[in-house]
Amino acid sequence: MLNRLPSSISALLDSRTEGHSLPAGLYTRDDVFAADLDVFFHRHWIQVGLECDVPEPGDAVTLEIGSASLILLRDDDGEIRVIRNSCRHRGARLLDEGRSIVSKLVCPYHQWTYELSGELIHAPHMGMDFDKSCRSLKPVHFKSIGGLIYVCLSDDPPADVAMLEAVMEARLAPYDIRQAKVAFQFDVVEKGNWKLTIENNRECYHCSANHPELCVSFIDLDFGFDPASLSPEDREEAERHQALYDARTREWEADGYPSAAIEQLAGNTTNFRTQRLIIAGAGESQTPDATAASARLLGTMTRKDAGDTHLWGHNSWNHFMGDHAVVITIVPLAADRTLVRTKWLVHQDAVEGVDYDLDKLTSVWLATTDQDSALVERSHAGIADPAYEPGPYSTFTEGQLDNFVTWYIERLRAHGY
Ligand code: 3BY
Ligand code: FES
Ligand code: FE
Repeated sequence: MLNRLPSSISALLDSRTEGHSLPAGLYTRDDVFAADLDVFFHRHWIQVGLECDVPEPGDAVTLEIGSASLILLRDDDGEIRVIRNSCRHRGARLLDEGRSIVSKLVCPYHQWTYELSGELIHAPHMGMDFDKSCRSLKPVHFKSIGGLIYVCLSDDPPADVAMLEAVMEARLAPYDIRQAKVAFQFDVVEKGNWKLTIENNRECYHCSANHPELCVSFIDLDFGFDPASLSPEDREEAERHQALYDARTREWEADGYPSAAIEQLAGNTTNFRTQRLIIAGAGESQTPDATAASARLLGTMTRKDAGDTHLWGHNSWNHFMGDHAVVITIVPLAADRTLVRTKWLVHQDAVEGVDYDLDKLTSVWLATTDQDSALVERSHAGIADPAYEPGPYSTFTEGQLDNFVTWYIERLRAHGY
């Protein structure tokens, strides 16, 4: 009789061929999805929001991660707080999904009332002996790294986020993302596994055929390859980009903008890479003609042509340019569903229609997001087909995918799979 029991997650991990995409089950199975959510979205640091999502005291926004709901808010003292959206009475959700303006957090069920610090201040009919002090809302481990909000839902967050923090605080300082303004936000639910969203983002192999708008300003760089393995045309292109990149990097560094690539991948808990990328054409920004969309530059930026400070994490990618930033975070919703949230940031005082045109600001990444969403859906559907077998990554353009899935396997193993 045929053994129809599904193999264990561990056996699936064992069956991965080096340098190849993952076995289908790691993208499609519900038990793997549950493991991914637990390991990569509850026990690792994830990028979930921005300080400027809640610019004023009393501003609050909920963040849903699996069955967990968090409240990101700014308290009366102007401090950022991240707390669990579950009442300490009988657990009810305090805030509905989305944005709110609050002066206190009042549970809609039995009206237990909390300060924005999470402290319980009112609990009717609980008797004289009731001790409110041990019923505060649960705080969440969070960090604001240059204005980007990272959370870790575990009680024991990985300490090696320190490197991300040290590197990005310095790199993001001139953009002053803490004080920026969210000019626009766009959500799409991709019909694919979250790892395909991340893999798709870490290569530009697909860019020339699929992203005409992005290709005006984007230059693909992948330094993870062995030059000896390249065809003469690929080597020539790589050398040309490398020379341009080296020259610009020297110029930016001399101007006080840290630019060199720094990464923390396999062998570490926190997965990130940052690098100041060159922008093609007019060289300023990811817009239809590669010129700046906002006349008001971010923070204390002094030049429009300071490239693109790119930051990749395991659930995000970000582009910080002189005039604006694009911040993209993802949350898995199911094995075959991924929320992709894109935000466009400008200087806090930049005025739409005066300093920037919203269409010029957003059109490249709106198109790119749409195109990528279709690619991820296409990719997931093909992987779910019984005909799929893992295929080889290009050593020229897909080195970062191999890094990502190698890290993914290593992390699952570290958590006992
Ligand atoms: O297409 C993507 O998802 C990203 C955008 C920039 C290049 N590429 C890696
Ligand atoms: Fe919140 Fe009862 S569950 S007050
Ligand atoms: Fe893409």
